[in-house]
Amino acid sequence: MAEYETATKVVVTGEDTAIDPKRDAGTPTGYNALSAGANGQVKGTADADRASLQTLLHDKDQVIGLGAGNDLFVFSNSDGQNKTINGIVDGGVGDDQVYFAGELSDYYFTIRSDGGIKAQYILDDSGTGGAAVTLRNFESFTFRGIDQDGVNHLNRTLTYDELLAAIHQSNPDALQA
Ligand SMILES: [Ca+2]
Repeated sequence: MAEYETATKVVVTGEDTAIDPKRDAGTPTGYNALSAGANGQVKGTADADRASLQTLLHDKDQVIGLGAGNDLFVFSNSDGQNKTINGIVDGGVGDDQVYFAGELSDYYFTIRSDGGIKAQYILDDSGTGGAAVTLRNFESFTFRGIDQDGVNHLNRTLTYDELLAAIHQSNPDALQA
């Protein structure tokens, strides 16, 4: 089946979460940090792996399969500025999580025909797109709510189904069977 993108990138609007005075728990730690092998490709292990936008830059194809284990993908605000990042990360089997540094409304979302969700950082008020990654087989999506000026809002975590519903609510045309 050919892969396609919907014509419209969706911004999920709505209220930001409240300011977080004491800061929620940060991005989880204790994962294997992946690096590229001799062939220039990054490959997940059977254990808990961590990949990031930076890891995508180290993979020659910007395509990473995290494989078995409960894995983590991190989408930072700083690397979100990098327009040369446009990759694919597959969580594979397990309970796989994505941690976004920003708020839900800081990204364009596009639903892919294979069920993957493409997230692209919005760089500025003019709507310029930054780093983009298509996320497949992830079970939860946490938005840490850190603004570019450093103000931190409460974390917001959505399941895959909840994120799909939020995208659909913002633009019913985004979901195509
Ligand atoms: Ca996995």
